[in-house]
Amino acid sequence: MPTTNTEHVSTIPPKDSLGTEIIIALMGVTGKIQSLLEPCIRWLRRATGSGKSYFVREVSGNSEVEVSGDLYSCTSKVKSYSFEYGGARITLVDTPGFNDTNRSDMEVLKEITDWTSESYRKERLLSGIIYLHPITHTRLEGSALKNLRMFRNLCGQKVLGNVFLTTTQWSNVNLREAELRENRLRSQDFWGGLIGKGATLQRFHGTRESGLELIHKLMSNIPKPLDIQDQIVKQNMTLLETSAGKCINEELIAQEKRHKEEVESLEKERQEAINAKDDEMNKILAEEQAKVQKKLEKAAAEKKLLAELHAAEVRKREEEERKRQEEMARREKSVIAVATEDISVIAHIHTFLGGYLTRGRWIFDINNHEEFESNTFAVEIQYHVKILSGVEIPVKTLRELSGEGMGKSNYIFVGEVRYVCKSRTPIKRGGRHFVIFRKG
Ligand SMILES: Nc1nc2c(ncn2[C@@H]2O[C@H](COP(=O)(O)OP(=O)(O)OP(=O)(O)O)[C@@H](O)[C@H]2O)c(=O)[nH]1
Ligand SMILES: [Mg+2]
Repeated sequence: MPTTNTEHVSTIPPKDSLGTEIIIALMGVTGKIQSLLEPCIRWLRRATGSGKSYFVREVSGNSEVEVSGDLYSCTSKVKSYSFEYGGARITLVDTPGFNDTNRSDMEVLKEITDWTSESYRKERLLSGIIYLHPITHTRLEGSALKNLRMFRNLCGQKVLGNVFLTTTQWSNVNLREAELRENRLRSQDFWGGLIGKGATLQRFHGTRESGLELIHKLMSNIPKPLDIQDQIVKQNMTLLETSAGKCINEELIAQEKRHKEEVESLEKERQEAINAKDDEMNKILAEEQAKVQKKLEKAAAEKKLLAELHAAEVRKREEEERKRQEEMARREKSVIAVATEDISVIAHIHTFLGGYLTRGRWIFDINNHEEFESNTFAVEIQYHVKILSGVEIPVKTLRELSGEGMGKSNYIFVGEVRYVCKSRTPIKRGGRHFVIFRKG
């Protein structure tokens, strides 16, 4: 059952969320400018967004959040707004929706993908996704279906336990009627599939308290990556290769085919009108044909752009792969040098196995002194100690270790590859001493 938001709202966040950042994304149906005349005729303007920005503004209390209707601007960029909620930092992420009038689906997908992949790279995962749908919508078609389709493809299935399918704008409709619509949304055709796989039906009543109630429920979730994040960052896919990109491309192909057929059919009708010397009908059909032709060109141009973006991304990926291979080949022949001075005091050894963190640098040519000035990277020198368990031996520095048994018992792992310290004696470069680890 969806929440009624009438119970007392706890303002105490779950204990384990204290001091942490909880990131929640708002997604869903977007606003739409109804006609070209509309920007000029204020009273004709009808804000049709689901209330993503409204939710963010009400709940975060940040008056800078732009809600459609104020300046009649729909959200076009992903933006996040943070606020404190009982010791935790809540970040609400406002996103643009998919809509065929204002911006192309590809632009919107790119915007969402850029933000989500960047945050995934920074290990900032979403604890929840609130998918909004206005209960005022009488029909479940067009924009509502497209947004839902894109949402499914962006999220995937693993994350659905963290998804709230939330209806908004309850104050704008008759309750009985709204409840009937809510039941329709719950049907298999619309939200049923998502609910069956873990998503939850909720209501947002337009107040901060109602929004906080939803947030409170999401706070103890384990943050998970969306499919789009996994596909872009982990699987290194191009936008077109992702489920969401494929979905847009398939839609563009279908659109292009449909419009082409329409243009052809209109042309046939127009020829008939010309033969019948029906100028009036010829004019009407020509105007209609020009409109469909424009839509056809728009779909074709968008499809082309997506293909070009894909080609550019493939080139970039190939270039990165080539560099990676080169780097690997270079490493194959390289050794790791660790400056003895980089090792400070090491704790007592309690066990047979141990390790300590320091910095190493890749050296391709051991006789090239300049290479010893190159950038360092974190390494862990691991070692075997031939002592009885429980006996404490104070070890201080690598310099001392090299005296006391630095050698084949000390090694570094880089991925699966083991680098061993084959010589006890450090070498001197630029006034510093380095211990060399070689593959083996
Ligand atoms: N009364 C009421 N009005 C709402 C609610 N949610 C949204 N609205 C109104 O609905 C309109 C659209 O809201 P937005 O928050 O801009 O919608 P959006 O989903 O961000 O739309 P886009 O940015 O175009 O994708 C605005 O006029 C809001 O004031 C709600 O829960 N209650
Ligand atoms: Mg908005």
